Amino acid sequence: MLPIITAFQSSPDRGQGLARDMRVRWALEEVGRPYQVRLVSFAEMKAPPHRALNPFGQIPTYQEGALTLFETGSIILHIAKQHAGLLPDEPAAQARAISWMFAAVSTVEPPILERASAKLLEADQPWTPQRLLLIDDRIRARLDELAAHLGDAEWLDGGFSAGDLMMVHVLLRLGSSGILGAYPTLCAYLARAQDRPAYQRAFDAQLAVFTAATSR
Ligand code: GTB
Repeated sequence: MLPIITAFQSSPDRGQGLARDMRVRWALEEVGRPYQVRLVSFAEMKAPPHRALNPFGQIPTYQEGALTLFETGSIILHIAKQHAGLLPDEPAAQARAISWMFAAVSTVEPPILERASAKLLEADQPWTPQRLLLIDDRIRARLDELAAHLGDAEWLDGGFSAGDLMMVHVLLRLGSSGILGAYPTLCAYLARAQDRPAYQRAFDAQLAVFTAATSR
């Protein structure tokens, strides 16, 4: 039985791969597992049947037989532990890759999400310009640290892993901010990841949802 994931019926990013189902699609493509997608509207996401899958009424969710998961970190870890291709076999290297998954969502992503909230939800507040300056400083502090760690390496710790998948998707949210321009090694890191055939298949699949919806 194929796993079923949920995704936006109408993604606010117009299919640019920024919604989080992209992480799950990409992971499944990396490990070569087919999957089904169930598209949900905003109203459906907040209704009891979807909240039974994700109490926070969000996408993506992941169903595989009797197992239901939410939170992309846990979904990607589940996929990576079940199938070869996203985590090294050697226990210490595997633990380090998992550390990078957590670093992506717990250390690097929070100020990036704060920026998105300030831009989208607080744009008309008088204090938003000042707040954005502070948030951008916090983002740059994390990017300085990440770039220092990455140096000239291809990936965060040895070969490509679920840690890179999560980190790359977190950083891609900064695409339109202009902030990444000052970090050529991070830009090259993102480009390397986006060149991966699995990334491209996942991107094309989620873009096709937007294209189909707009051509109706
Ligand atoms: N921590 C959870 C996870 O990693 O799974 C967060 C899940 C989450 O934020 N889901 C979002 C959602 O369901 C969609 S991806 N939002 C609806 C809601 O909360 O009511 C977040 C997202 C949305 C839009 C863009 N965009 O337009 O660029 C990018 C990312």
